[in-house]
Formats: sequence, C-alpha cells, structure tokens
Amino acid sequence: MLSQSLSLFLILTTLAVFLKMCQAESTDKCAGVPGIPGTPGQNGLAGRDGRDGMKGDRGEPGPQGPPGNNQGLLERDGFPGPIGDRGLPCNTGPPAFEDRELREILTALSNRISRIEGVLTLQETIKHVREKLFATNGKEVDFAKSKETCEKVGGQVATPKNEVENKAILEIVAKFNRYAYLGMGESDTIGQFQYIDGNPVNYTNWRKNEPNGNGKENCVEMFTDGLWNDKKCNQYRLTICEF
Ligand SMILES: [Ca+2]
Repeated sequence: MLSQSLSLFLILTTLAVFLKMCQAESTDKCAGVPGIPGTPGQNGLAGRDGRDGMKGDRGEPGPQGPPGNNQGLLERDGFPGPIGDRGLPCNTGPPAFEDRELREILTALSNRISRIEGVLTLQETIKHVREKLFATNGKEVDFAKSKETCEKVGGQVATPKNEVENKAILEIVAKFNRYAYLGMGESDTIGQFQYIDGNPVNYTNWRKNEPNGNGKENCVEMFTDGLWNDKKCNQYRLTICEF
C-alpha cells in the first residue's frame, strides 16, 4: 500500500515538473508526456566486512583494584651472585714442612753437620751432653781471653752444672792434658762463687781444701782429674767453650 502510494507520488511529481517546463518554453517544443517510472528495485545483498582499521593509541591505565583474598606464591631465592675475587694470601709460599725443596736443603744441612760433628768427635775436640756441646780450639790463654774467644763464636766458657757435664769437660781436659778455666768466678763475697751471668753456683766439685784463695784467686780451673781449684785469672789455661 505504501509502495503504491509512493509510486503514484513520483508519477504526479514528474508530470508536474514536465508541464512546468513546457509552459516555460513553448507549446510547439513539447514533444510528449514522459513514461511512468519503474518500481523501486529490491534491497541488495549485505556487503562484506571492510578491512581492519589502524591500531588505536594505548588507553589510560585503569584504577587499582581491591586486594585479593588469596595469598600469592612465595618467591624463590634468586640465583647466587658471581664469586668474588680471591683475597691475597698471608703467606706467599706453602708451610715449611710441606716445602719439598726446603726439606731437602734441611736434610742435606743436617747430614753435613753430622759429618762435621763426627770428625770433631773423632779428634776429641767436642763433647755432646744432652742439650750442650763442649768444644776446644786447643789453645791456652788467660781467663779474659778465653771468655772473649768463646763469646765471639756465640758461646761461653764451659760451665759444668752437674756431674755429667763436668765429666764431659774432663774428657777434653784429660785428652789435652791441660788445666782449663771454668765459666765462673769469685763474687764480691770472699769464698762465694757465681756464674758469669751473676747467678750463684749450685753445683761444685772442689778439690779438698779448696777454694783457699781468700779473695786472691778469683777464677776457677779444672784439674786433669776433674776436681776444681780457685786460681788467679792470669794463668794460661786450655780454652773450652760450651754452646
Ligand atoms: Ca786455690
């Protein structure tokens, strides 16, 4: 019904326009009445989707949501960091007892010392007693010179502090058949003797009736039988040192 009304409207409109044009020009030129317009065509098929448009700009971040009720998973420890530079060692070399070359040197030295000791022992110029080593150079000098000689080589005049040490010194005295000064002297108190370091003598082996110097014999000598005698310090006696 609506389509028919629309068609009639179009016909009448077209006719009116045509008549108007005829009146405007002339009656002779009006050739005829135009035909009736056709009916409207049917609707076409739906078109295809167009191409995708360009990607739009990123939107603004939304508001923060409420905290969740479920606890999240615990984070694991991260990977360990790189190993740092090694610090400087306190000692640049291995411990002495692990140093093969040093051990070989010490062994060679020990063997050499043993051979030298063997030679000196064979000559009966040295005697070993526990921690002490007694030795002589075979020379006879006064006490002061004997003391100086021993100290120059890192020792001191032989000082027997027990019977064993006294016997060791005696062996050297007997071998050279010479009396020897001992490392002691009379103190400021007449008749009282002390070691070179000032400590009182705590072992003695005096011959009978000795000491008898009464302040005039300030040194001590060993006879060839191992007994002691107080004697003046200016006599020539065999030098025997202890180390
Ligand atoms: Ca005397």
